[in-house]
Amino acid sequence: MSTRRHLLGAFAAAFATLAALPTAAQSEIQIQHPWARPTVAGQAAGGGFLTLRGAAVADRLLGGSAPSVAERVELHTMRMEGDVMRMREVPAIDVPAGQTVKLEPGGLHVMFMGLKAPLKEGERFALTLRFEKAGEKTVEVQVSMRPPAGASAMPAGGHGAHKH
Ligand SMILES: [Cu+2]
Repeated sequence: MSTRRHLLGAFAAAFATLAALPTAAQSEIQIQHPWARPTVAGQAAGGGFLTLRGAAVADRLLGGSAPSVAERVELHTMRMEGDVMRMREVPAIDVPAGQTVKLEPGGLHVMFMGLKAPLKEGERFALTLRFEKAGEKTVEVQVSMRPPAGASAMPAGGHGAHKH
């Protein structure tokens, strides 16, 4: 009698574990629409932007590297102080489970420090991001004056699924 009860308990625990497993689509952090603004000659640093889609578990972006264009990569935030926009380095960017975090002009961004040459419109370069849990992930950054389709904070329309 008591053995049977224990067995049922074990089965119930096994099923609960299976149900809690994330699906393949949710299990990895996604990096979408990476882009960077062109820079002019003599400009020492440039901003980069992208959208992070959280995995089933919370993660943190800790830093990155883009050795083909910059000496180092920093994580920055931007905020108004009086009527001046100021940038400040942050040690990490939280990516909560299942949440979308946008790095975009005027807010959080990656900063390419010590540019080896100006970033030119139309150019592409590799950016490796380092996450606490997901490890290193490399994406291709597009240099462009304007955000790529889908990266804008305000969708241009045509997506019926957007609700406000
Ligand atoms: Cu910055």
